[in-house]
Amino acid sequence: MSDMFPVHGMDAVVFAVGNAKQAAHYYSTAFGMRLVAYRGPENGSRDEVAYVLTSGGARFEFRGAVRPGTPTARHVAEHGDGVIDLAIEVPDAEAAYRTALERGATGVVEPYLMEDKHGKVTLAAIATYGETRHTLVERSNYSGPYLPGYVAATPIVPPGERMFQAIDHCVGNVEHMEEWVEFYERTMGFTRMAEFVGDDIATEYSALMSKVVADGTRKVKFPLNEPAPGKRKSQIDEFLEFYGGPGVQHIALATNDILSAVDRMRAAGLDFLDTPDSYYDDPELRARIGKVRVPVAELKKRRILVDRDEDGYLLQIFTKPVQDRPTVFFELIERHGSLGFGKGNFKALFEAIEREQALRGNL
Ligand code: TYF
Ligand code: FE
Repeated sequence: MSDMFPVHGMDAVVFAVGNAKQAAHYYSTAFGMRLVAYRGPENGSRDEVAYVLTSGGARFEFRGAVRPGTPTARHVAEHGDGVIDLAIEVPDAEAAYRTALERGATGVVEPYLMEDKHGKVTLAAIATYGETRHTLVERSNYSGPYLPGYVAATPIVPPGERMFQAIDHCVGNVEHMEEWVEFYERTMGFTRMAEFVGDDIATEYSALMSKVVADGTRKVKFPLNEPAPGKRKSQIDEFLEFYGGPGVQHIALATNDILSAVDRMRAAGLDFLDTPDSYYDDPELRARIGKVRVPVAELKKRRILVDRDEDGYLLQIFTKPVQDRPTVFFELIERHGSLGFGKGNFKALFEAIEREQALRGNL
């Protein structure tokens, strides 16, 4: 199969936040990320600042407004802290942009070239759900700390051992899932992965439907959720209400050692969803997951979830929302062969999310 829209992987997740300086500190201390680049009034960006942090191959950018009325200020006023851009690295940004537009995508930024002493970058952007966009980044001829216009920055705290090394998947909450699944199929040549939450499961307990699209090499994976009518208000409806429309719900971070990552993040003050003892004591779960790399007691102690399929197993855990609004959260995922998303955990996970929703008075 010829790939009409080749991608190298995720380039960056870009957040618009109310205070980028403090966000950079939080992601340095609680997520163990390393500040690598900066842009602001001191180097020609009069209206906005941006802090760029990395952890292995994962890159986050936090943008904040220096004065009223900037695009970031308006986005934050409307949506609170959130993700404005799931930037994708591509071998040819111009070609990717043209292909997507020919197939019905909406252009947001026409392809343009930027240069500095480190080389050349071509950028373009297309619109996706809500106010989110995909910047297409061609950086094969660039060796700077991030992009032209940014200067190298030194870590905020002495970097310790890395807690995660890549972005595993980025999840969107939308009103009409199938419309967006078709959007990624049509405009970017993505294909559906096997894992999904159908209306059968939805009506029983999840109150959401979910499908996953991925590029041909599965380096970029985008699950898409929509609310389903249930007994109570869907967690997806809660997001849509508080975010003010469709947007990025969670970012999953691939880790090699979820036990130590969770311990260190908890010690730094991050809150994770709780899982009842009954989850770990269930003989059916024990039989299904078989042997994993640590005793189940170690998972139970930390409330880490485990799932197994034909290809292997995975360990995962979810943070509570990381800003004032009950919107964006993170997942840590340690894969051992499994290419799934933790289907076997959906029931326990959604029950945990609904307990939080009830505490907020939104169920
Ligand atoms: O990305 C996934 O599909 C899993 C499960 O609201 C999930 O992490 C799905 C929907 C949701 C929270 C987690
Ligand atoms: Fe996930």
